[in-house]
Amino acid sequence: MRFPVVIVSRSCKVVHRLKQSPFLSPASALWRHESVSVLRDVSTDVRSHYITTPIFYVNAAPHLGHLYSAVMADCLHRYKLLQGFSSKFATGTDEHGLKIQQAAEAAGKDPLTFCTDVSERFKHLFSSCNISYTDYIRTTERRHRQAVEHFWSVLWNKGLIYKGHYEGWYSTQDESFLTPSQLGDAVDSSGNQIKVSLESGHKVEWMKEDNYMFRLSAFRSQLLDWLRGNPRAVQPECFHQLVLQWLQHDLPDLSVSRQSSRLQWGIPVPDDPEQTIYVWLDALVNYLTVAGYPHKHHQWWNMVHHIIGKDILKFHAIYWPAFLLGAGLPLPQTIHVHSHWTAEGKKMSKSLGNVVDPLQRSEMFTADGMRYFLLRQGVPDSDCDYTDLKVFKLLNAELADSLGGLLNRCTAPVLNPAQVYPSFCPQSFPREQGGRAVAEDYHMLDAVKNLPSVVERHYESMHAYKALEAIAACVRQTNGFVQRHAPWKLDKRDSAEQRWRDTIIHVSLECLRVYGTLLQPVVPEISNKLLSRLGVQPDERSWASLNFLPRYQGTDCPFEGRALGSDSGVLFSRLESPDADKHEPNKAKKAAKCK
Ligand code: ME8
Repeated sequence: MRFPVVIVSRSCKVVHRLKQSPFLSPASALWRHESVSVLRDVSTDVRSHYITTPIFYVNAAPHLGHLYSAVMADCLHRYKLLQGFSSKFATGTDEHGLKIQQAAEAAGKDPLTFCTDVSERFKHLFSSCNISYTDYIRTTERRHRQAVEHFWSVLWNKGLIYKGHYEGWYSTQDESFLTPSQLGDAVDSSGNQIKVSLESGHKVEWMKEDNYMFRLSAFRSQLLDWLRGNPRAVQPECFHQLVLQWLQHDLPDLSVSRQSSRLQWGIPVPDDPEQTIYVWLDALVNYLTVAGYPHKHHQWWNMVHHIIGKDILKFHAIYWPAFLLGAGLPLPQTIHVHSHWTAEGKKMSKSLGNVVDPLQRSEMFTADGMRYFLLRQGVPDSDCDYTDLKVFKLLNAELADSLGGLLNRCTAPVLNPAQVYPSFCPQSFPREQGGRAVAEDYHMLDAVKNLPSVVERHYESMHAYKALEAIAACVRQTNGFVQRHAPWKLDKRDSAEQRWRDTIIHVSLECLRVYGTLLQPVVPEISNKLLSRLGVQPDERSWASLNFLPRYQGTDCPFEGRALGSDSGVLFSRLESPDADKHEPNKAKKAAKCK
C-alpha cells in the first residue's frame, strides 16, 4: 500500500489585485478608499474542502457548546459551497471508552443501546438547527472499526507502536493522561482529598498497566517544524502559540491502549484481544473514516479543516498530527479552535444544573435565531457568556427591527404598489455627484460594494462575528439611506419624483440582495425567505452572482422589472420578553486575548 508524501504547506493560491472601485467618483475620492477585489486563480477552484466538528461524547445530552461547534462548521461548509467549491462536512458521536461504559452502566442499558439513544438526540438537534452535514459518523460503526484497525497496523508495521508499561495519572472524564504539573488538589463531595486536572477540574486516578505505547517523543521536532512553517495551521494565533509553548517541553511516549479487563467498550488491538485501543486514537481516526480511509480518502484528505473547542487542542494539534506523520498522511490545513460558552458567568456543568439546552433554546428563539446569536456573539479567542436576555436583545435589534424592517419598508404595497423590483434612474443617482444622491449615499454604496470581500475574509478565518458586525453596519446604513430620503413623502404625480422613489427602492433592494446572499451560511431560512421575496432564484444566490447594483455601473440588472416573490410575511418575528427592555443593549464582543 502506498501513502502520499506528507505535504506540510498547502496554502491556497489566491491572486490579489488592487482595483479602482467603480463607486469612487472624483468628487468624493478624498473620503473613500480603494476597494480590494479578490480574484481566484481558476486552477485552485476545483479543490475539495473537508470540514469536521469534534465527534461528541454520548455520556450526556447535547449542550450549547456542541451546537456552537456544529454551527461554526456548518457556516464554513455552506460558505465554501456558495463559493463554488466542493465540500464534505462531517460530524457525529464518540461512543467508546471508559466514560461511556460507565455512563451506560449507570443508566442500566447495554452500551450500544445507550449510545444509539444519545446519538439520536444529537442528530435530532442538528437537523432541527439546519446543520447540513454530509456525513454522520458513529465510532461503533463497522467502517470505522476497519479504518482504526488499518491505521493501527500501519503504525505497528512502521515500528511506531511498541509493548510497554504505563504508570501515571488518568482522567476518565477527559479520557486523558496527565503529568504531575497538570494536577491540583481538591476535596470531593464526601470530603475526601483528591487530585484533579488543573485544566478541566475533573478527578484523576493513578493508573498502572502494561499496554501499547506510541513513539510520540520521536515527533517533537517534526511538529515544531510543521507549526513554524505553517503559522496559520492552528487558529486563532494565541492557540498556535500555546501549542508551540507545550512543545518546548519533553513529549513523553503515549499509551495507546488499555487492558481489556478494565476497558471492554472499544476496539480490540489487532491480534491482541487482551488490549483495547485508547479512545482518543479511536476517535481521531473518525476523520479519516469519513474521508474513505484506507482506500478512497485522497480526494478529501487534502484540504482538511478541523473545528474544535479549546479543551481538546492537545489531542488535535499534538497527538493527531503525530499519528498522521507516523502513518505518512498529510496534516490538516487548519485547526480552528474556539473558546467556551459559560452560562451566567459560570462554567456549564451538570452538577451546577446550569447547562443550556440548545434544542429547547432553538425552539424558543428559532433555529436561525440561535445560529445568528451564537455566531454574532461567539468570539473564538475568548470565552463568551450566554444569557437569554442577550439573545432577545440581539435578535430583536438586528433581525426583526433592522433587517426585517428594511425589507418590510421596501416591499410594502404602500411604497411599492406594483410589487416589482423597480427601475434605477442613472440621472437621479449619477456616478458623479449632482443628482439627488448625497455624499452619505455614495459612502453606503462603497461599503456595500466592499462588503463581500470583507465578509469573505472573516468567514475564511472563522470570525463570523466580524462578518456579521460588518453586515449589520451596512444594514443600518441602508436604513439610514431610506430614512434620509423618505420615499413615502415623494409626490406621486410628479414623474421625476417617481423615478427617484423607484431608484431609492431599487438601491435598497440591491443592498438587501447582497445581505441575503452573504447571510446564507449563518441564517439559511431567513436568507431564503428574504431572497425569495426579492424574486432572486436559487441559481442567482451564489457568491459569483453578487454583482451589486449593475445599473449604477451602466450594465443591465437582471432583477429590474421582475415581480417580487409572493410571500410577504414577516422576516423575523419580534420576540417578547418581559425583562428585555429593562436593560441596556449589549454590544457584540470584540476580539480579546485567549482566556
Ligand atoms: O471531547 N463551549 O467530546 P465532548 C463551547 N469526544 N464548546 C463546547 C463547550 C462549551 N462550553 N463544551 C463542549 C470530546 N464544547 C471528544 C472529541 S474528537 C475526535 C473527540 C464543544 O462531547 C467543543 O467543540 O466533550 C469541544 O471541543 C467539544 O464540544 C467537546 O465535546
